[in-house]
Amino acid sequence: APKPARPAGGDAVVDLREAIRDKLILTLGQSLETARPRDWFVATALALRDRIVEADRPQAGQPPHKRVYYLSLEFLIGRLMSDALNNLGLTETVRAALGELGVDLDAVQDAEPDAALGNGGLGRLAACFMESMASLKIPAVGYGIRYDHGLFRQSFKDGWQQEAPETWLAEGNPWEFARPEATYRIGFGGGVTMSASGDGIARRWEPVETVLAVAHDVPVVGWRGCQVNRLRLWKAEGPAPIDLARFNGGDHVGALAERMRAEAISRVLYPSDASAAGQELRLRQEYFFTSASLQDLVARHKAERGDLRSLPDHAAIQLNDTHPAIAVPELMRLLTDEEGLGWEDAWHITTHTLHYTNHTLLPEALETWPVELMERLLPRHMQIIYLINWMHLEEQAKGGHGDAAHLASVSLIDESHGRRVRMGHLAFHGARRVNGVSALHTDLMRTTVFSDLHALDSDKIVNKTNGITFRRWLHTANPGLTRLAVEVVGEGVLDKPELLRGLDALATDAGFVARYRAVRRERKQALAALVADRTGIDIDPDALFDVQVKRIHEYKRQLLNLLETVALYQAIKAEPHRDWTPRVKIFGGKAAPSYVQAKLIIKLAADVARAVNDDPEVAGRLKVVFLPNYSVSLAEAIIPAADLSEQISTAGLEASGTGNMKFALNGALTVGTLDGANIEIKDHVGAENIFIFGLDAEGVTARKAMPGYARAAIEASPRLAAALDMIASGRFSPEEPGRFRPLTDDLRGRDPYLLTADFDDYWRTQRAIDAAWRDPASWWAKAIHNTARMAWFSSDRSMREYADEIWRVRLDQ
Ligand code: DL6
Repeated sequence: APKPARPAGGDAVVDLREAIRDKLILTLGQSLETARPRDWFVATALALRDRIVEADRPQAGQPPHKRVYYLSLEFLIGRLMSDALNNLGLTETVRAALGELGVDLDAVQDAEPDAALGNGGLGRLAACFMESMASLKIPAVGYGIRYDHGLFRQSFKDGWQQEAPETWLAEGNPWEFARPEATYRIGFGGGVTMSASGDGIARRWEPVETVLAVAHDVPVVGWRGCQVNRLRLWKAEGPAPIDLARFNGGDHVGALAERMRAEAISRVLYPSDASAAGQELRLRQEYFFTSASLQDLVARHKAERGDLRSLPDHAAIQLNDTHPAIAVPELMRLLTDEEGLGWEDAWHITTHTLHYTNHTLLPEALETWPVELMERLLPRHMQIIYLINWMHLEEQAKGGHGDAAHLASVSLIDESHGRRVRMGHLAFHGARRVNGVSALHTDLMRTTVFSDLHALDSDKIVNKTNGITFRRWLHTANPGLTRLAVEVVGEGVLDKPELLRGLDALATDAGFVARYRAVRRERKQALAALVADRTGIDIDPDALFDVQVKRIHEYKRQLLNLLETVALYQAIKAEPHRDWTPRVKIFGGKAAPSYVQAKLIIKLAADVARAVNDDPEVAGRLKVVFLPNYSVSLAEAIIPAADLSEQISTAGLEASGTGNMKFALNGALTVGTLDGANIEIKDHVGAENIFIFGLDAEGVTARKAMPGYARAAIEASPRLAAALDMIASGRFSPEEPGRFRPLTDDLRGRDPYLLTADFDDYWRTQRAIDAAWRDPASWWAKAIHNTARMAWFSSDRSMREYADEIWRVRLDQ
């Protein structure tokens, strides 16, 4: 194609057009005629990256007074182009620039692979926090692992989940800068030597194995390009590319073994820990990224300030869950063994720099590591942990708390089944502040898992309710609603989400309601097209879209939703001529590859979907869809199209939830339990604008103490009994009638997540929702109240709270 003329004086569209064209031709070596959408994506990303670097330049020079270091094994960032375009204010400029080259921006954005470096809520929260910190101009570095393969790609074979490796790096990552100059040596194994030093003994770890951690930086640009922070992801490399002697000796594969073993560390997100080898790899990942990050920030501090004693004044380190909890002994090791500080100084620095966020109280998710494994892999750290623990328990005994039960409960070592290091206790003890992620969760931390530790220092646990970045979850995911909000309450709403409150007064304004509904309808049509494309199922955009998308886990109770679906199916068939509210049940989410029960729940959804969707008697009233390969970008398409948001976990078990916030902001009504942040959402949107059902956390505890509670609940509920019977009878799995017995037997027996207890109330609430849908004026008023009242759930608010109350970092550095 001929090169379009460049007008004198230049303008932004032309500049970008030329920049993208140059990247495509000169950097990628592609031609305008044959370039694929993927090539256009890379060229556009590279042109944008130049502008991000430019935006960063004024900040280079003086170091900020204090930085935040956010250590997280997961960053579920998804696609980055929409963030960059939106935050640089370049969406329309780039659209026009690409348009002049005959290329469609949407197709280019669709060619970006999701960076799925996380499993779910914890990793997505870290991504929202990174964006908010940049937008609030909080100087921050996120530290994580540059996994070659992020969260697996999910597909279905006969309704069974299949996992395939995800290959986001297959064609490189145009956003990142490799920084081989920032490479650190990470040791494993070996032993500890002792030598006389002054009037004491110096200990030194002599690892037998070394892995290199090589930095790769992804810039994170804040809203209006105000600040560029860095996500520094570590790639594992072997210390030598090849064992040449072995290779020359004819062992061509063995010559690469050491390198492969090292590189396995950053190969895959969350290797299955079902085997001992898998567990060991997980611990290696945790230590690898924690050590590299601490070495990096210690080196930076020394270069900028010299004296490590001032580290707490200039650095706040946040441990995202216990995955980086090894930071406690590692920072102690670096400060004492490597930097020569005394134990007390080092302990003061450590406990005034580290902070820990807890994200779950589920016993099976609280990390503990066998002492034997720690001693083998990290012998010096184990010594340091023993010493920290000894001092901690001595202090208890001196303070008159020396009884065995108390000491066993606060000890960093669990001796009850084998000896294991309690990583939560370790992080708790080494941190200045410990936070939960919703009001209820923080309360439960104080009264359950950490109650004895909390009693020793009652100021340590604080609450920081999660949040979501509105730039992604409103502005870019729902541009129609954003435009409407801007038109009605003004441009300021893009900077101050609290201005959304101005929509409240319009909740019954017919003109506004019509426009709000039109935005939803347009999103629902787009989702219907996507569902048809990915599943072959046609859904009606006028039906109520009832959505449950999240990880598949028993405590999240997708099975409760399926039981209600089956009961509804039976009810429609029993009274086919009633005026049923048309519903589409939409599911999405991945099950951990080794989580048998969760995979069976997915299969049940598929089998129920097949029976329901093929039954002409329920056509037009009920459809069931399971969208494969749920991801951040799929969430961006689903959430703005949802009418009903399912947040139905067993009360007390979902630490917070953040999907619940995204749906409510986009105007879906929540059907939920009094769990996690649902409680705070109810307080903000108003009890009349949310559908709450079921036992609360106290009720759950009380019910679990009643013997035979599941059997009693099923006997009292003919509807529940019938739904269970239908599933257990093989009606949905005629080719294997007993397929779902593990699910139904569990509900009839233990029912640890109390589905049977909550079923009737859930059913009643769903029928109230049907009735509410049939009263559009009231439904849409509720939806608008949700959008109008969700501003508090911005992750900017969360980050301001962390900055003030945990990190003590100024926003105006
Ligand atoms: O805090 C982020 C997110 C919460 O919203 C979810 O409620 C919670 O389940 C999730 N926790 C985890 C725990 N994983 N580990 N370890 O993902 O955190």
